[in-house]
Amino acid sequence: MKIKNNLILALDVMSESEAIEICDSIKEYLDTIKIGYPLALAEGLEIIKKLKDKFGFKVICDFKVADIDATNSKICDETFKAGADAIICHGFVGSDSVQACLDMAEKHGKELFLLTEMSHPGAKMFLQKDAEAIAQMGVDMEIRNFIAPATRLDRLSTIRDIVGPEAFIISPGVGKQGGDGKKALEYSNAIIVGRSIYESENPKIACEELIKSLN
Ligand code: NUP
Repeated sequence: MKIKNNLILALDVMSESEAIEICDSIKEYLDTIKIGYPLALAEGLEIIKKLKDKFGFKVICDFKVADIDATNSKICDETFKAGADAIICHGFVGSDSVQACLDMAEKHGKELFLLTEMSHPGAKMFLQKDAEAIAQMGVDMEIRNFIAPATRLDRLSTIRDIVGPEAFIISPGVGKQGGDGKKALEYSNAIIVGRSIYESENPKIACEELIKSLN
């Protein structure tokens, strides 16, 4: 996956009009956005095609799919049918659940991202102790795309070592969660940034300055 300026916008705004306004102001800098439950629940899955058609963006759906295999298949199928270019799934549910997502991504000719360790403090309670095994499971399953935290560079680096130099890692937690984008890009292929762009008074300038700080 090639991502312009190695930057993905997490578009966690709560209405189509806000989404369009933000996208309009940053469209020259970005070609990939991530939408999650906030926007999809507020506006429905149709928002995926609307944003793709209007701006030509690639859309990653951050639905952190984490169910039994049969249910995961259905969730992924609907998401890809709605136009998503990629979907994010959790790894802690195990290989049968993840394989169902991978099979559906392959059926649609789309991408799957496997979430290893999350970026927030709570990830240290449970998820962190299994994150390396989750990453290794992804490697064993021949998954190419991973998510790992920009908030803990030592963990990001460890996960990079496990998945290898050819894997594609995208990394959330830059800005509001305290992570440094430039440092995260030493181990990841792209960063995911939400609030420090879309909550800024001028998202266009915030985007421009962030990109400058990455180079
Ligand atoms: O570990 C993760 N951390 C994280 O923040 C996995 C994620 N998918 N995210 C998402 O990245 C989160 O749901 C939000 O959409 C985005 C980060 O946004 P912000 O902290 O830059 O506003």
